[in-house]
Amino acid sequence: MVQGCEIANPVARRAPRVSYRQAEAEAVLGEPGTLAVLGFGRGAAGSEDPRWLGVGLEGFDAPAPLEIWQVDGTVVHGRVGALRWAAGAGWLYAAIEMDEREHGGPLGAATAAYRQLGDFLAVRRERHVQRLWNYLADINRGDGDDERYKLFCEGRAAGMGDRFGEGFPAATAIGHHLGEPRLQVYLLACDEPGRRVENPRQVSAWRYPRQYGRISPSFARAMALPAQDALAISGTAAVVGHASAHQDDLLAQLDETLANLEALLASAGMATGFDTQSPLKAYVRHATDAPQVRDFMRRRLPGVPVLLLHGDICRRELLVEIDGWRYV
Ligand code: 3EB
Repeated sequence: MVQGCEIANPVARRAPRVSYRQAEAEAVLGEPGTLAVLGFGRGAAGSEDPRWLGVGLEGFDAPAPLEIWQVDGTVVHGRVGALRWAAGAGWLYAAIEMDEREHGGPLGAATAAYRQLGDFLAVRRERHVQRLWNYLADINRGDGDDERYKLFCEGRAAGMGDRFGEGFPAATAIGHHLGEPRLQVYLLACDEPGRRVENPRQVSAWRYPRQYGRISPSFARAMALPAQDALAISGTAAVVGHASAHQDDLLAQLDETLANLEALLASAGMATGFDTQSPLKAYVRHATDAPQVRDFMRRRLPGVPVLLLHGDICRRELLVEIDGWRYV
C-alpha cells in the first residue's frame, strides 16, 4: 500500500440518500429506490409496507416530516417473523419491534431483537451493519445496574453474541414516551464493510469504566460508509472522556455536543461543518427546552435540516443528543 495515497474502492456502494420531506408515505414508497420510510409520533400515518416504520418519538415541529432512505436501484422487501426488511443496490434496511412483556423486560427483548436481526443478516450478502437505532420506553427507570438502559445494553451484547468481533456499528439509543414497553430496533447494512470512526475527545463507549454498567455500550462513534462518501454519526452528547459534562446547562451541553461532532468529522478525515445535505436529529429530554435547541441549531448550523424529537437520553444528566449524516 502506498503511504498517503488511499485509493477508493472502485466498486464501493454509493451511500443511500437520507432526507426529510413532507410527503405521503404511500407516494414515497412508490418512488423507485425507496429503501425505508420513517414516520415520527402518534400522528404519523401507518402503512402495511415492510419498509414503513412508525418511530415512537414525537416531533416538536408539527407535522413531522418523513425520513426517507433511497438507493440507486431496484428494491425488494419482505417479512421474516416479526422482522421487516428491504434490500437494493447492495444496501439493506431491517427493523424489528419487541413487546418487552413477552421477553421479561428490556434485557430479554434486546437479546431477542439482536438475535433475530443477526440470524437474518447471517444469510444475507448485506451482512455488514453500518448503523443501528434503538428506541425503548422509560430508558432511565431503575437504579444502578438495574437502570433499563443498562439492562438493554446487556441484552444487546448478548444478542449480538460474537457477531461483531471486528467492531461495533454506529448507533443511537433513546427513550420513547409511547406508554408501552415496546423496543424498536432498525438498521442499515451493506454488502461491503464500512470504516469505524472514534472520537479522540471521548473514551470509546465499549471501554467505558464499570460505573456505567456491567456491560459497556456496544457502539462506534461513527461509521464511514463503504464508498467513503458519507459518515453515519452515532448519538452524540456532552460526554468528554467518559464523563457527562455541564449538568443542568442546556446551552453548554449543546456547545460540547457540537465540539464532539466536529471532532468526529476531523477524526473521519472529513471537512468541517454540516450543510443542507446533512440531515441531523436532535433528541430533547424536556419539551420546554425544544425552542432553545431549535434556536441554537438555526444559529450554529444554518441551513442544516434538523428534526427535533422528544426523547430521553440514556444518562439522566444529559439533556440533549444529536445524531445524523454528513455526506462528502
Ligand atoms: C454516550 O456518549 C451517550 O447505547 O447505542 C450514544 C449513542 C449513547 C449510542 C447506545 C448511547 C448509545 O454514551 C449515549
